Amino acid sequence: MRSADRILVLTGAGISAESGVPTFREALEGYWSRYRPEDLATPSAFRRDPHKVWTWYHERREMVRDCAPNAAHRALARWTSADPERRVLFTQNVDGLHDRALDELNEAPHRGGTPEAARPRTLHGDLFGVRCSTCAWKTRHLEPLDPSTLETLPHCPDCGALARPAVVWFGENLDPGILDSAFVEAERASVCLVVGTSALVQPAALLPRVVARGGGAVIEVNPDPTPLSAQSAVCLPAPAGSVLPALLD
Ligand code: BV8
Ligand code: ZN
Repeated sequence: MRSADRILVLTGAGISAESGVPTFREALEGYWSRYRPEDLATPSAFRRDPHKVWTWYHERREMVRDCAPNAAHRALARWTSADPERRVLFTQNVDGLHDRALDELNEAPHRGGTPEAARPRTLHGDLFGVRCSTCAWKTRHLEPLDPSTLETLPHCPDCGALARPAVVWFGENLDPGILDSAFVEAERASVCLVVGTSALVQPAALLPRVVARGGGAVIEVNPDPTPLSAQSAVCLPAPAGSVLPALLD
């Protein structure tokens, strides 16, 4: 990593596990076992039952609100901020904890806020984002929602249509600009640091493979093996909260 000219970092739900945010794999076994992400995070689930989908997102927003960035988010914030041009972070997470770690770091009086270039690129959107299901209206909505009735669900102030979470659902395309920039970075990176992802969801899981195909080295931080482990130059089978500060600081 010290000799790498450009490093792409890809994170997944596992980096937020030590902040208390259940991962999706755990969800299937545990927390959201009554809600299966693949069944709820889809346009058809929202069309069929917007109330149930918004209730799930409301619960996740309220849970994430009480969580804080952990040592892994903070180590990554320090490390990417030190060289934002050559250390680019893409996350599959929608919990916003990378941004909060950066804001905590850069809100320190002498630092004057997080420069746009140092912000993580979110591949799958923002849990606190709300957008219109038909027109282009979109906003960041931090206050608690009231999903108790269809009327109290968020609606578009411009066209009156029901609003939806500003996240990318299964079967939906990612933002083409962000996806293009991710592949450009993957083509140029000589190291891909992959943290806390089961590497099952596409197209995000392709990024480390593009780096490996270009001759770059993949470093995986994950207590469990994944489909990516065989292609990784190094696997660090330990929690991100202890590995990243040791690796990056
Ligand atoms: C697309 C936002 C083109 C929403 C998410 C069949 C039919 C239809 C589609 C498909 C299909 N087959 C494949 C597809 C494509 C599909 C896909 O990949 N499906 C998978 C399930 C096979 N992808 C899509 O649909 C994407 N769009 O392809 O568009 C298209 C168009 C039409 C039709 C087809 C294709 C959109 C994908 C984005 C979906 N949105 N999130 C929301 O969050 O509500 S995905 C969501 O799940 C997350 O964002 C994340 O990406 C994913 C969960 O993955 P992980 O982050 O890896 O989390 P996970 O729990 O799985 O793993 C955690 C890991 O951490 C574990 O390995 C664990 O060991 C580790 N860990 C635990 N603790 C720690 C730790 N690691 C370190 N430290 C610790 N302490
Ligand atoms: Zn609208």
